[in-house]
Amino acid sequence: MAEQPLVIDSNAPRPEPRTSSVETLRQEILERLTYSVGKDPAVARPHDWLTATILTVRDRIMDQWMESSRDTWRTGKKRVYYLSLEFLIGRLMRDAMSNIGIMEQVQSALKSLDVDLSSLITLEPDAALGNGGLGRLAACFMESMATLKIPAYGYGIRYVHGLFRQEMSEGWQVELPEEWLAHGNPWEFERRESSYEIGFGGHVEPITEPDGTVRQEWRPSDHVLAVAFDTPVVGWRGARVNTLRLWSAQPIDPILLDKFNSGDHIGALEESAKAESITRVLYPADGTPAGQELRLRQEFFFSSASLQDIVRRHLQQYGDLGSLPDKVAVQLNDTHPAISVAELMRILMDMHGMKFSSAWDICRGVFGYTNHTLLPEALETWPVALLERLLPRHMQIIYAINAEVLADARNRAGFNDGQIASISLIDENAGRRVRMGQLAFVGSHSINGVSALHTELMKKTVFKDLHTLYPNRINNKTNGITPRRWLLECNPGLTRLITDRIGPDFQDDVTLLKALDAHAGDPNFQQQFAAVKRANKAVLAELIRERMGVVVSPDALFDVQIKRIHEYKRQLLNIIEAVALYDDIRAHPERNWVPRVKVFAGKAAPGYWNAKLIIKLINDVSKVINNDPSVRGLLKVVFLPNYNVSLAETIIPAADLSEQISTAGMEASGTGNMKFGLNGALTVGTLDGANIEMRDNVGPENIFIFGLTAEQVAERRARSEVPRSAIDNSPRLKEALESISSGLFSPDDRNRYRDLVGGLYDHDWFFVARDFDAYAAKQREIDKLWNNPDKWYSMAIRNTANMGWSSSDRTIRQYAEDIWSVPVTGGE
Ligand code: 4GP
Repeated sequence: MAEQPLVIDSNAPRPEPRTSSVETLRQEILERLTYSVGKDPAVARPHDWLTATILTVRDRIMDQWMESSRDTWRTGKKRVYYLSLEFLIGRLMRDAMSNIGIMEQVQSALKSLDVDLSSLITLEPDAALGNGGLGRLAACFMESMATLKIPAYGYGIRYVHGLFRQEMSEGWQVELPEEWLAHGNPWEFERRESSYEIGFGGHVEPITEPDGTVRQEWRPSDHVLAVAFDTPVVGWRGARVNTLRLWSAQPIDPILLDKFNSGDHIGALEESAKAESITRVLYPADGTPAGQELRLRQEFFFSSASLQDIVRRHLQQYGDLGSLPDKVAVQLNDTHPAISVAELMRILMDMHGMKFSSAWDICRGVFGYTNHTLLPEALETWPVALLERLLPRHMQIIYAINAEVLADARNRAGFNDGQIASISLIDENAGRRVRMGQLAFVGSHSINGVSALHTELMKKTVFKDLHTLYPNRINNKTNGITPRRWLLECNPGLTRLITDRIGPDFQDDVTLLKALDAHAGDPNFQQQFAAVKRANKAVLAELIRERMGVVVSPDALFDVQIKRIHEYKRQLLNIIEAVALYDDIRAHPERNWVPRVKVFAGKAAPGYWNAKLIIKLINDVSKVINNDPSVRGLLKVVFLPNYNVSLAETIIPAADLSEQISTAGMEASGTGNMKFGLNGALTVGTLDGANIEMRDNVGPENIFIFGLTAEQVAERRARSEVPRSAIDNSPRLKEALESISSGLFSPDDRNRYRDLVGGLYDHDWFFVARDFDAYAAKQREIDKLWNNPDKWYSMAIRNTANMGWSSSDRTIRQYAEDIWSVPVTGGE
C-alpha cells in the first residue's frame, strides 16, 4: 500500500495571524455571530454568544495548531499517541483563553456587547467523556504534552452521551442521559477524509502468495466506519497545539434503500443504528465489569481506527514500517486499548507482510502500558468464545503471542506450571478468558504504575510472575495534575495573592511555589490566604444554598470528599463518623464544637448497589442532621448531585479539609488529593497511593495521616481477621452503627441499612470499622487545629508551597524521558 508522501510547501499562502485587541475581538465575535452562527445580534441567545465566542477564541489557536503539525512533518520528531477510552476534559473555553492569555480582552470585548463572560463560561457543557481519575488524568496529560511541546495525539471515542447525569430522587441516585452535544460542539472539526473501515466477525482465510508463503487474511462479516473529530489542545502560553482525535462510528451504507423502498422504513435504518450504537454511550464502568460485547466493540473500534491512522501517517512520512519504534510511541491508558497489541501485529503481518518476530519486536518498541487499578474486578478479561466470534484473527494472534511468551518463560526462566498459569494470556479457571492486562504487559516495553506504592504492589501482586520474567519493564510514574486548570484557572484569587507575594514565575514553573514556605509564618500573609479561602467558600456556600436549599456558613470548616462513590474510597467511613459526631454534639452540647460542613459529591456505577446505598445514606443522614435544632447548625452534611469537572473547579478552591481515606493499598494514586493540596486544603488520609508522596513532600507535620498500612491490611485479610471486636471495643462506633441499622435515619424503611452495617460486622473488607477510631481521633485533632487559625493557615500555605511535584508537567517529563524517548523542549 503505497502512501502519497506529504510534502509541506513552506511558501503556501497563509492568512495573517489573528490579533487580540479588545476592539478586534469585539468585531470578530459580532462577525462570528452573524456569519457563522447566523444570528442577528439583536436577538441572539446566550448559546449563540457562547458559540460565537468559542469560534473567536478557537481562531486564535489555529495558526499555532497548523504550525505545530507542520513542524513535526518537517523535523521528523517522534510522535506520542495516547490511547484512552476516556478523556474527562470538562469545559474548554476558559482553559483555552487562559492558556493563550486573552481572558481579560475577551471579557472586555463581551462586556462592550453587554454580555457577561462568566455566565457564558458556565453555559458551556462539561464534556464528561470519562468516569473518573483515569479519564481526568488523560485530559491533564494532553494539556501538559502541549505545554512541553511534545508532538502528541490523544485518541479516544466521541461518545454522543458522556457519563450519565446524576439526579437525586428522594435521596437515591437516578441516571439520566447526558447531552453535551445538544447545542453542537464548536471546538471540533469533523475530518471525513480521515475515516477508516473497522471490521467485526467473519473468518480468517489463508492466502498462498506466489512465492509459496502463506499469509492469513481476515474477512470480517461486517464493517463500520470510524470518522475522526479533532479538537485542538493548547498548552500553556500557546506553546504548542496538539490534537485530540475522537472517533465516531458511522454506517458504511447510511440507509438500505431496497428495504426502504419496499416499505421497511425502520429496517432500512437498522444497520445504521447498529453502527452508531458503538459510540453512543460511555460505559459507566469504573471497577465493575461492563461485560458486554458492545464494550469490546468500542475498545476494538477505537484501537483499530487509531492504529490505522498512526500507520497511515507514518508511511506517508517515512515510507516504511521498520522505523515505527523510532518515530512512534503509543501509550495504552489501562487495558481498554490492549487489543491494540494484536491489531498492530495483524496490520504488520497480514497487511504489510512482516514476519511474526519482526512485528513482535516493533510492537514492544512502540507500546507502553499504564495500569490504574489493582481491583480484581476492574482487570479486564474477555471470553475466548466472544473474541473468536468477534475478532477471529486477533484471537489467533493472541494464541501465537501466548505461545511465544510461555516458551520464553519455560525455556529461559524455568517457570513452573503455577507460574505459567499465572502469566498465560488465557485464564483457564473461570471459563476460558483472555486477560487483557497480561496482553498489554507482554506487548509493551514499559509497564507503569501511578504512584510509588501502587507500582510496588503491582510487582508483588497482579504482575508478580510477569515481573519475574521481565524484571526491567515495570516502572513508576506518579500521577500529576495540570496546575493551569487546577490553580490558575479555578482559583484566580489565590493565583493573584501568590503572584503578589512571590512574583509571577510560578505560573510557568509551579515548583517555584516553594518560595511560599518562607511566608507561611507571616501573620499578614496567613490572613490574606484565609481571606481568599473564605471568599471561595462564600461562592460554594451560595451554590449549596441555590442547589440544595441548605444554608451553610463560610466560617465553618469545609470538609470535602468528592470522587466516584466506591466502597474502597470509604465515603461510608466518613458518614459514619459524621453520625458519631452528631451523637456527641447532642450528648455534650456544652463543649466547644467546631462548626463543620461535610460536603460529598460523586457518582456511583449504575449497577453498584452498595455505592448507591451509600449515597442514599448520606442523603438520609443529612436530612436528619441538617434539620435537628439541637445541632444548632454546628454540623451540616451536603451531597451535591452531578459531580463533574466544573463542580470540582468550584469546590476544590473552597475546601479546608480534603478527605483521602481509601483502604490502604486500594487507591492506585488519587489526583484529587493533589488538587486540594495545591489549593491550600489540609489532607486527612491513609498511607495509600500518592498520599504517601504527598506526606513526604509537604512534611508529616502538615498532613493528617491515620489508619492501617497497606501491609497491615494485607496481613489481616490473609488471616481472615474477624472485624467484630473492633466494633465491640469502640462504643462510639457501635452507637453510630446501631443508630444507622436501627433505622434512625430511615424511618420510612428501618431495614434499609441493616445489610450494609451487617457487612461491617461480618467481613468489613474495606476496614471501615477497624480504621474508625483512628479516623475519629484524627478528626478531633483537626478540630483543635482549626481553633488555632495561625497554625492552620501556616500549614495550608505549606501545602500549597510544596505541591510543585504534583504537576503533570513533571509526570509527562518522566514519561517522555523514560518511556517514550522524546525530547522535552517546552515549559522551561
Ligand atoms: C483511577 C485510580 O482509581 C486512581 O487512584 C488514579 O489516580 C487514577 O486512576 C489515575 O491514575 N482509576 C480509574 C479506573 O479511574 O477507571 O480504573
